[in-house]
Amino acid sequence: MVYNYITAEEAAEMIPNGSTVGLSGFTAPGTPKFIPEAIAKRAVKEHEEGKEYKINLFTGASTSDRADGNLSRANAINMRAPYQNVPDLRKRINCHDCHYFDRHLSEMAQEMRYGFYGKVDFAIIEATSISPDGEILLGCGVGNVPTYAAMADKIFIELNEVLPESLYGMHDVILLQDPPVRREIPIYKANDRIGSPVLKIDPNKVVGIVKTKSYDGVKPFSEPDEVSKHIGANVVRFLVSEYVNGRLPKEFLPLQSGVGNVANAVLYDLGESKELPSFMMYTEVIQDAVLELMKKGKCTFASTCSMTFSDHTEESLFDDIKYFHDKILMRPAEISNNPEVIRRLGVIAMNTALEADIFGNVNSTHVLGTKMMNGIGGSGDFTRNAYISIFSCPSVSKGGLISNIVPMVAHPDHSEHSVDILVTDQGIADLRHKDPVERAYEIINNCAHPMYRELLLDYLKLGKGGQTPVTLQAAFEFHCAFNEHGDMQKADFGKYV
Ligand code: 0RQ
Repeated sequence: MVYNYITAEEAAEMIPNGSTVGLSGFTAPGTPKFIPEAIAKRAVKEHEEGKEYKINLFTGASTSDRADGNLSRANAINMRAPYQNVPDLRKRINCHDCHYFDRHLSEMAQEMRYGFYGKVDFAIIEATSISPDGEILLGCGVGNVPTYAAMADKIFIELNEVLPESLYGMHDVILLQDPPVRREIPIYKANDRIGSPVLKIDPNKVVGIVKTKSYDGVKPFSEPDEVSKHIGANVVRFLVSEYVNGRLPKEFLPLQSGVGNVANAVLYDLGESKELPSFMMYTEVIQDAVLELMKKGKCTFASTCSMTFSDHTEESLFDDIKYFHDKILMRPAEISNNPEVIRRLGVIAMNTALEADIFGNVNSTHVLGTKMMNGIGGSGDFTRNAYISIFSCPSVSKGGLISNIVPMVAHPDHSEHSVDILVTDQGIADLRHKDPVERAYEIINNCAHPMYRELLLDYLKLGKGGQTPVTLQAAFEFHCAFNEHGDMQKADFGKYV
């Protein structure tokens, strides 16, 4: 096959209004950078000429400002799934300029194949290389590209020159069969390989290749602040206690860790812990801290969907790739986040909450119950199937005006039935083997900020019985107080007595 080399602008010209587009990648790595920017420019031009122009955009997870940011500023996204984290897109979603379906990441690819979202017109794939017969060496993130490439009528490739051929062997690409013929996923250890090092596509679908040269643009994390450090230390304290008390096997278990400063602080503390053995990760994203843990021998292997490293770390990985080559495997999201595998391996899940309630329900997505923040991401995939599921968050936000421990979450993402451990900067609440009232005291006493404890106890005392003593008319008093007075401390439960 002889491929056609084109510019990003020429590619954008071939993508008409109303197209459904699937992007490779997961977070910024592996996500195409130049064609999405060109589509955004085209959208601006079309809108200036009074024409409609929007696409339906499906990805692996979040992308980057270059993709989601530019496209949302151009108001060029009609439908979007399964996850995002860009402020400009958030704004479009929250005013319904963009229809957003917040989906469990492990389910997106299969739902696409089941036909729930219609057909895929175009797949845009970032590649390290492509062979004449359509074998693609992917970049630093996989996402749902096997499904999008298989379903798309036409494919564009962004051939990124900064990606080295030595990435060969670090991907494990597979396209699952669907029910009723789906088989088990034969991963019995985090480092079992089940697929191919390359993505195989039909070369006749490739309508153009755009040559590019760009790192992923992931910003390095700032030093964890005091609150993150306390949370990190508490998570590690909990894990050590489980380990020394024999509730975790002596070989330890694979870890999943979310993204952000708290996750970074947890990983840092794990690296420093003398009590815990070395471990593997079975997770969807690895950040800079994981490479440090690998250098120290503390993390021996990571199964992931993406290497979300800052540019500097990405460069140093490429320079020293031999050392890391057999320690990292990048897989499609439906494998990295697969419930069957997570349950079998006994993954310890560590995710972040926006708020949790006194009975153990968690809100990960909706600020004050209405405004979409990012999305559920992979947190549900891991939480529901974990050996132990840990959620963490600061006890308060906005300088104390918001308590992240509330009487009732304003939007439930993870229910009390799936949340085992809650950790804040204040301490650890172990919710296992506790009834709802016991859980409430455990959370109020150990996790709530002292300035909110009395108020939460006042709410609990309103309860008139039942297994879970919820007082319906007062359950959102914290949120209402914030909406009315800008301060949850103004909550007044006296009026419900
Ligand atoms: O606001 O940015 O204006 O300061 O929300 O809060 O504490 O910095 O939280 O960045 O760790 O993100 C749950 C959103 C936490 C994230 C969430 C305000 C707060 C601040 C951010 P500012 P923090 P983080 C792995 C698994 C779902 C997906 C997931 C997330 C801003 O972790 O998206 O887990 N999780 N995926 O002030 C109002 C509250 C608030 C609040 C915090 N209760 N009410 N505002 N804030 N709590 C990753 C992937 O799936 C790829």
